[in-house]
Amino acid sequence: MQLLANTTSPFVRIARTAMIEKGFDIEPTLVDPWADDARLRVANSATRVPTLVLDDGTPLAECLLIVQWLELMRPAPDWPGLTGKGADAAGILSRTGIAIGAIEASTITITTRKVTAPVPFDETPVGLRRRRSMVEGMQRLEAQAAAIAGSGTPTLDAIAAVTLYDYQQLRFGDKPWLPATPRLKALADTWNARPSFARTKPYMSA
Ligand SMILES: N[C@@H](CCC(=O)N[C@@H](CS)C(=O)NCC(=O)O)C(=O)O
Repeated sequence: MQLLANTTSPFVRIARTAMIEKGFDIEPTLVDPWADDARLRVANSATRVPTLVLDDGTPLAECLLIVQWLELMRPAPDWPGLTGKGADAAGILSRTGIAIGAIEASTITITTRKVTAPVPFDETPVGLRRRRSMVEGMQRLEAQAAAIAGSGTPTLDAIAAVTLYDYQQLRFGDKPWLPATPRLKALADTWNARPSFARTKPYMSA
């Protein structure tokens, strides 16, 4: 299989971390989604990363669908269960939803800057709405951080929360509006010692 990816996308990181946890530790194929890379155009009509091309050629887009496929193909207890079971599942999915909302607000902000430049998007009414989503999402996760597993194997809420935290540091770490989230930081510090997180940390490529 082939994972079409870049080095910054938080959606890629969620998919890749989950894949590594499920034993699919493959080297990603790096593409620039903004350059209409032919491999990505063919595999994904939306031309977005991550796109996972299975061995039989079936392309899977959308990080949470990739996670769903992984859960089906490599279920617990033989593999780490990412979405929990029974009563745990609702909380895990709820917290994952908060993180995804903030991640989307963050990537939309970065993307929309490209559209409005040289007018800065961030301070427009819509930009400020997206910022509120980031800030509130981080604060709500901070308040619920104790419920997110900090040991054993990571569940999807931990993957998404750490992905959000690290992406915010990469993109907005210098911004005074970014809330202090010491519990999320501690969670990130803990999980980033694990190979599936350490190997997927985002970085700006040259
Ligand atoms: N909902 C998708 C979002 C994927 C996405 O937006 N990826 C961005 C990179 S962070 C991308 O490839 N953007 C290129 C474009 O929008 O043309 C997912 O969960 O995977």
